[in-house]
Amino acid sequence: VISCGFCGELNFPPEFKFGVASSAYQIEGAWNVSDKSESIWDTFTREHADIISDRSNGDVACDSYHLWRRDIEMLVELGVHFYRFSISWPRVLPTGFPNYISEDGVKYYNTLINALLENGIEPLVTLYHWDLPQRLQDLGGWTNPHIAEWFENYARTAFELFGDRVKTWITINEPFVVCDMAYNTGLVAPGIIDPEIAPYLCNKYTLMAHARAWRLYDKEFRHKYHGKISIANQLFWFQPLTDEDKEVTELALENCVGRYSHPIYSKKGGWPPSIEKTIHDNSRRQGYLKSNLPVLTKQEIEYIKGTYDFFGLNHYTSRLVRKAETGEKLSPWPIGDAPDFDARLLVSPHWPKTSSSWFFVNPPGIRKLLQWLKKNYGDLTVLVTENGFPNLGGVEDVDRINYYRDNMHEILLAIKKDKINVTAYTAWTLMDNYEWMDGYKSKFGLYHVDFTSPQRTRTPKASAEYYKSVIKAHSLKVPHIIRVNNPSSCSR
Ligand code: GBH
Repeated sequence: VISCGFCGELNFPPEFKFGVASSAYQIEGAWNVSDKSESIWDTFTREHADIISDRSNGDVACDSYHLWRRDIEMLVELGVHFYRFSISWPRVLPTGFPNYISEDGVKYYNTLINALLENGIEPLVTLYHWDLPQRLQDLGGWTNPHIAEWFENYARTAFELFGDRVKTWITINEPFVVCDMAYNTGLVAPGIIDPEIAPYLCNKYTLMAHARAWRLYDKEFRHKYHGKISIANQLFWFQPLTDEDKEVTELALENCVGRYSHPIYSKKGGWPPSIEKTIHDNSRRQGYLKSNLPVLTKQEIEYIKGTYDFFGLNHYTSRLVRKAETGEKLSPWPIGDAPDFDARLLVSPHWPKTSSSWFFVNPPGIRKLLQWLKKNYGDLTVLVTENGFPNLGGVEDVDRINYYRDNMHEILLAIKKDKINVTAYTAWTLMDNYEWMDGYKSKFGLYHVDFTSPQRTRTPKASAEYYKSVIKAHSLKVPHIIRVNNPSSCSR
């Protein structure tokens, strides 16, 4: 509970912006309308239905392809400054390549972008939120070096089509999930398990793809459109269990955060040195002739370094880290432990669990991460591009309000006490949607969606009212919410 003496500190800086996020596969539906081709998620949910908790898929999802008008209404109700959504690559480029551009696909995004702007809401567009055209996967997907060029061509198409109105771009959402999560566990598309080689190839080529798109924008589009472009990384906060676990914790952070951020944001560029060494030693021990972490040449290091306009931070949860005991059995990274680093990943009994098996609540984690980023990469402008909370449903979602309040409060502390330049907050997510392998069970929405109704009826939860009042007040010092008892409302 925040005492009222602190209330003056609860205001956000005047320029601070609030938004909400979604992604194409999770909300659009319309998986096979017009000339859209299949993405790896269309394939994965069919071939691996057993992995999805309720065997569901995103064929219809929230049907935002047809119901986008209601989405706009909700965004207006919330009063958000921006809406972060993603473009489906196979909807715009059904062949995966720019030899053929779908008129209907382009029309959908033009209509959405124009409707947002008419309502004074900025579009913040993610180019890739996990729905790769299946055809490109058949050619190796993110493990094929050519994908850097394929992605650049897709990015060019998007910049040419929408760049006059879209001023903030995210290239790739969470390469950590696309590479580490995907190829270590097979629990997300493309469902291939190949932990020793694939995550590292994918790591390099997502970075190269990102860098190409950034450089393309910088060279050919920035001077006329004056926008910003970066990548969105998913960061766990890792905290040492005891003082003796500090070193292994730092390695775990470098493996999760550094492997996708150091090459872009550090002064020196390239892989984090500690990671380079560990993976080299592991690869040799496993009998390979050299490190499975692909080399970044001097030229590539320079090419990737500095390709950012801000730090896009997605954050949800934390882990405690301790050194594994000799012979201790470890489960795979990143869903269990970090066997490559002899690290056990644990959670504190003080962190409430949620409806998602991987998610335990530890609000201080986000501020610690912001401090870690500052310490390692210097002063950055940070956009929190995702943060949110899952439960099993219900519109009186006090748990979600608490999560949002506590996380936004930690961000305020980072801004005011640590002098970190966080300029935006994005709530994940606008409405309940297709939560990947958790299907429709785990719900992150500010709006409830009735998935049994053809209209996919959307109803605001208490958290929507809370978020709306925070945005309106530009402060966490918000008037008492009638539906729930908000302990930090400072209205006493
Ligand atoms: C974000 O990823 C995504 O960008 C968004 O699409 C998604 O809806 C949202 O979070 C909520 O999940 O194998 O059980 O240990 C968050 C990244 C997703 C990474 C879950 C870790 C662990 C799953 N995290 N994952 S598990």
